[in-house]
Amino acid sequence: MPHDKISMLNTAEASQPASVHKAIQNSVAGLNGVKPPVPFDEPIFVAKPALPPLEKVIAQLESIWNSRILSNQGPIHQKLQVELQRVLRAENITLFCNGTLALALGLRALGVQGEIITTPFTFPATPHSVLWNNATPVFCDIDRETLCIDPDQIEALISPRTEGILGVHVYGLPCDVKGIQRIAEARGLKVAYDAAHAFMCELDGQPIGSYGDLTMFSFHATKLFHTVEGGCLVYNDPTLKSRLDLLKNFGIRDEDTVELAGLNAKLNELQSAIGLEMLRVLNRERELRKAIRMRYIESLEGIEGLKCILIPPKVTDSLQYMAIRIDAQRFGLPRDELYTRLKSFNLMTRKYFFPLCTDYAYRNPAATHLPNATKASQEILCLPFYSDLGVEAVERIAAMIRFLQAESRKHHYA
Ligand code: T4K
Repeated sequence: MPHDKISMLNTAEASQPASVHKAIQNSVAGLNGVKPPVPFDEPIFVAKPALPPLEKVIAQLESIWNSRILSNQGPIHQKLQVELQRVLRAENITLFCNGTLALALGLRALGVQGEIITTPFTFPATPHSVLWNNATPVFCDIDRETLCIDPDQIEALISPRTEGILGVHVYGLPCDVKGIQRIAEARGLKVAYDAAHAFMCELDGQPIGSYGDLTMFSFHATKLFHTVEGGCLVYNDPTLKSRLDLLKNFGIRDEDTVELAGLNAKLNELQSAIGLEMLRVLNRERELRKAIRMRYIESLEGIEGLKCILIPPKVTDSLQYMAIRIDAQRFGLPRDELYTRLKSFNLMTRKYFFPLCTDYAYRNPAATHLPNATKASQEILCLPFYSDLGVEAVERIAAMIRFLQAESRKHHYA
């Protein structure tokens, strides 16, 4: 069994207040007289990067202009690394130019080849980091509630070629890290985590990056904390440090020695400067997102067939995505139709993650039985989630969803 089951707001429970039933009935009955919600004037996207005050960034740029140190582990990169180590409560940290290369080079540093058991319910970067290591991703189904790789199903996929497990903390919902660790220890496997969505996430008071052999965080522009593009690895074994430093810098040990076939995956000084200033606005950004999260939960309450994906109580919310799940039968519309109809209101939601990794255009090693992941990829929708959105827009979004449900029911019963 996974650790804590994720609690979800099941708005269609029998405990649904009578007033909500009545509101739905009324809205269906009286739809002819109800005007559709007014579309947003401008497209509303799933993410909108937070930015630090421009004058602070300009001051950073001035110091870069004066020093002419633009890259290669310069002073601002070093400062950011120290500050992030503190924020993430990491034993060791290495910065990279993006999360994908961080993960690919992290797997290279661990030396995992052969087969790596991972989840199909993720962004392409996860399996691609495996494939770029000439390893084979073996896809394991997810737990229905945590949406993360299900340890109960990992054992059956272990073969003599298996060398590692790569979990993804989807939307900041932690994997069953203890269950995974038990299997890894018993079978002598390495464990890596993709925590692209889980910046500052903690489980039972422990930083999420303290589990497994290493953990990747993404600092892409769409993330709560970002460096425009960027990422990092955190890990407990300090001996990984020098290998990672080589891997991200062409394998160059010193002027006379190139030790291995590394890549160029360095975070430059301009990106690092944005990161430093983003750290100064992080707490405010988190507070604003908390309010938006709360308002979403309140205003979506009582919609039959719609569940908000909620962070369990023992987990610190990374405040990265606002995901909902649509049960087509009970909601009255399939997720895909809701997605399309919301576009007519200028609301650009995203189907993170559809298609599953097993359904990419190129041939991916097939997995036979992935019912939970398949269902999740057909039902999940990510709503806009960023501080600038404001609570009023959240209420408009909820009204749009309610309207579309009522409209579809009216047609259904007409
Ligand atoms: N593992 C997982 C589980 C991930 O989710 C990701 C990335 C990675 C690994 C890889 O990490 P990185 O290598 O990226 O560090 C976006 C992000 O680009 C991607 O980082 C993220 N996951 C993924 C879930 O979302 P797309 O293809 O949806 O990006 P895009 O351009 O459609 O952006 C989404 C919306 O954000 C746009 O509709 C508008 C808005 N936006 C975007 C950008 C780039 C802005 O307002 N400003 C911007 O600068 O992947």
